[in-house]
Amino acid sequence: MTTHHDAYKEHIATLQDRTKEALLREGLDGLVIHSGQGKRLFLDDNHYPFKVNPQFKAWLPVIDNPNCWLVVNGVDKPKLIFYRPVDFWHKVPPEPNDFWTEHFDIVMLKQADAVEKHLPYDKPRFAYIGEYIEVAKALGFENVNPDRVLHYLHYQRAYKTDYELQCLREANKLAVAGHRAAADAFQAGMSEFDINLAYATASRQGDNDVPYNSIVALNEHAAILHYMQCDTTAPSYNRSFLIDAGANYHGYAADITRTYSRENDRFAELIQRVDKVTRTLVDTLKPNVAYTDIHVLAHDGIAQILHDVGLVNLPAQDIVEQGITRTFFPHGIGHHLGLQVHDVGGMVNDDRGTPKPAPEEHPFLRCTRIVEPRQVFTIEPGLYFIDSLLADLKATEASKYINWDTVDLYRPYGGIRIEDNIIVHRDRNENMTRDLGLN
Ligand SMILES: [Mn+2]
Repeated sequence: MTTHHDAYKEHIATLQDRTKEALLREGLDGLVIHSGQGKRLFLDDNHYPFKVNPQFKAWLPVIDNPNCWLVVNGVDKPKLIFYRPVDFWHKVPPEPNDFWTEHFDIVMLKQADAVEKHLPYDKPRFAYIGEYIEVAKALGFENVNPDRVLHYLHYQRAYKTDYELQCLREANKLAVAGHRAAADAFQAGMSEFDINLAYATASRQGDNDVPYNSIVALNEHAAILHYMQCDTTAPSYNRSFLIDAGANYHGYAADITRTYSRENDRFAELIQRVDKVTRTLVDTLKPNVAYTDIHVLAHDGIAQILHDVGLVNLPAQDIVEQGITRTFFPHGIGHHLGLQVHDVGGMVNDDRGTPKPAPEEHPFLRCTRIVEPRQVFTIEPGLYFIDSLLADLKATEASKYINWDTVDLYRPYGGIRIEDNIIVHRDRNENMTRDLGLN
């Protein structure tokens, strides 16, 4: 990508239109969006890593600067209050001079607590959008994170602008570079810790840059859905490797998972089968399809595998009906992807925020919307051997259909997840992850 300029200009125009409509609904004159502030550790003078307000980074790729503010009304050029202290302890951000700066009226702020003189005078006509409610109250804002505004903005955020799609593609590029290096590190027999470092080096993303804690799991650890440790010593033998790791570009996230087997064995074959389910489900993702239906289809796909490899002695349809697939695939099929890795607006029916909850039998589904163009999703089926869930299954009537000896053969490998990042276009899908050659 040579330039963001035109796409970014349109992106700002889109955000202006959305802001105008949100303000109309709430009967307000404008929004004051706070980037956030440093959070100190208890009884300490160090800060937690700064994580910017997503409503702030929606406007501009400044993700590392607390105490900044945006004043927007959907009509006038947005005002950016840019924090630039005199500070010899920390790196001070340079004066903004980038592709995005011409779209803002920028004022510099030297002291965080001196912001008031740059904020609108008529506080009751503005809403504060941000995390620090005490700060908002102290500054005189009565309307804080109004529901109607946030519902509207969150719903619309599912439709990505061209600029956002560019950023998501770039994030995928960074993550794929990391995944390739991590796969090599696994084949070389490295520890989780060293694989994670290989990922960081190749993706140019440290632990505080990636959009979520990377899951770097060898052997049985692959059965722990959100495994976030990282053993510093390598196991005596690396049988299997599950890596769920993303990257950040201008505040937009990639979220990719791959699973590997060291040998060309029965687990490698199982990976192939789950991979096929991922690719098949990606093909079903298209405008007017209910995302929930894709989740249901995933259970059919996993059931077929459980039948075909002899883990369960039942036809696929019965495996689903008996609820057995939920033991092996206990999470949702995916989610919106964007400024947040599990992007907002997935569980609503409309732009007023009317809830559209997950079906009772699939409580962990993170998106229930109808698929539309410009939406970006992950598709991430999995098949795991989780001791606690298997023990639960063993205690049920359905236990008699399970080949427990076969289950035990797979347990040491942990589990499988294959996750791609997909842009839905009107006439085709763009699988950002596969397009980069990561298989
Ligand atoms: Mn995901």
